[in-house]
Amino acid sequence: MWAERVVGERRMRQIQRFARNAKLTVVCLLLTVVVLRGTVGAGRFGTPQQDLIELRQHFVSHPHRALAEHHDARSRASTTTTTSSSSSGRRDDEPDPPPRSLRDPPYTLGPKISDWDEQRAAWHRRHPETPPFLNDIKPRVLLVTGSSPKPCENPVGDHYLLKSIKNKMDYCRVHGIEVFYNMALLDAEMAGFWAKLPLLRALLLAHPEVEFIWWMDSDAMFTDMAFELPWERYGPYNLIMHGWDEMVYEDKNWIGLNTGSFLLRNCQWSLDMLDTWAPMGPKGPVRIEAGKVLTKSLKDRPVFEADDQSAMVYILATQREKWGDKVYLENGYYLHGYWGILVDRYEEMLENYKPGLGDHRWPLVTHFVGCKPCGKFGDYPVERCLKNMDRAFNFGDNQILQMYGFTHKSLASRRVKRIRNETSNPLETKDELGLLHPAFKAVKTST
Ligand SMILES: [Mn+2]
Repeated sequence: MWAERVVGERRMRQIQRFARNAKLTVVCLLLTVVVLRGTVGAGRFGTPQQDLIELRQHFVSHPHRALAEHHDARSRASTTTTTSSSSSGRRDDEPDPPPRSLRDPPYTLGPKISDWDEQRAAWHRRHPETPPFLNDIKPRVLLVTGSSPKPCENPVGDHYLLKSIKNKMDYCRVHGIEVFYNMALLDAEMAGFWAKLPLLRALLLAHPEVEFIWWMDSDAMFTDMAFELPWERYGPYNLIMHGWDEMVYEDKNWIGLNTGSFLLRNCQWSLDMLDTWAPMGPKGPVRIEAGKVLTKSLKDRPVFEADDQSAMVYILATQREKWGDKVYLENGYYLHGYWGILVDRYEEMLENYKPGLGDHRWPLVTHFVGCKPCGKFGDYPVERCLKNMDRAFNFGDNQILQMYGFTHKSLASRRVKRIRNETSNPLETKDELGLLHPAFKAVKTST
C-alpha cells in the first residue's frame, strides 16, 4: 500500500514536472516564432524589428550623412502586399491581380504626353488669375505628403502622423504654400515608396497653376519655420533634391541624394523624368530584378528590391548628360536633414542661433529616416525615434507658439507656458521672427 502511494506520488511529481517542461517548451516555441518573424520573414511580413535591425546595421556602417531608407521602402512595399492580413476581411481585401512579369511590357504612368509645356502655357493664357509665380521669384508651390489608407498598426503612429501634418500645415501657412495630403494608393502596382510617382504625375497634370510640387515624406518635419527656400537659385532647374554631386555622379553612392523631400517643377521635363523613373517600380519580379541591378551598380547598396531613391541615383549616374543640367543637388541647407545628426543638438542650436538659417545651425527639415511612426514596434530604438520626433515637433512648434506668446515647457514636454504678459495693445507686440506677416508671403499686387 505505502509503496503504491509512493509510486503514485512519484508519478504525480513526474507528471507535474512534465507539465512544467511542456509549458516552458511552448513558451520557447512561441518566442522562437516571434524572433523568426522579426528576422527571417521580414521580407514577407515586413516587421519593424527587421527594419530596425537593418537600420542599426546601416547606421553603423554609415555613421555620417546617412540618407538611406531602404528599410522604409521595403516595409511600406510589403505593407500593401499583406493588406488583407490586418484589416478584418472587408471588401477592400480582394486579391491582387498577378504581378507584372519581366516579359510583360514595361510599366507606364499613363498616356505619353509630349507637349505639356505648350498645353500648360495655353492654360495660363486662359487663366491669368492664377499665375505660376506669386511675385518676381516666388513660385506657386503645392506641398504633397501622405500616409497609408489604413490605420497605423501601432495606434500611437496615427498621433505622430497628425503631428507631422500639423507641422507641415504650420510651415506652409506661414510660407504661402498649399498642401495636398494623400491617403489613396492610386496604382496598386506602385505600392510603397513608388506610390508617389503616379500621385505626382496626377497632381502636375491637374494643377497647371502650380509651378513646383514639393514632395515631403510623412516622417520628415519642419524644424525651421522661418527659412524661406532660396527660389532665385532654382530658376534654371527642374528637380531639386538634397544631395552631393560627387557622391551621385562619381561614387554612384545610393545615399548620395535623398528622395524624402524634393521639388519638382511642373513642366515637360518632369513628366519625362517620371516616365524614366517609374519602370523599376512595379511590385513583384520587376521590382526584385531591378533591385539586383541597382545593388550591382551602386556603391554600398544592400541587397533588396528596387527603391525610388536608388533608381534616381542610378538614372543620374548613368545618364548625366541627359538629366544632369536640370537637377540641383542642394546641400547649402537641410532640404532633408538626417535626424541622427540633428536631434541631440537642438538645445545647442537654441542657445546659439535663431530660426531662419535652415542649415546645421538651425535645420529646415529633420527627416526621421527609417523611423516608421506607423509600424508596430516596442523596443528601445523605436522609443528613441518617438522621443526625438516629439523633440523635433516641439522644436518647430515653439516657433509657431511664440507668435501667440507661448512656448513648450521643454522640448520633451507637451505642456506650454506663457513667454510674455498679455496686453491691451496686442498689435504693438513685436513679432520677433516676422512669421505673422512675413514679407516672403506677400503676393504680387500689380500685373
Ligand atoms: Mn522618409
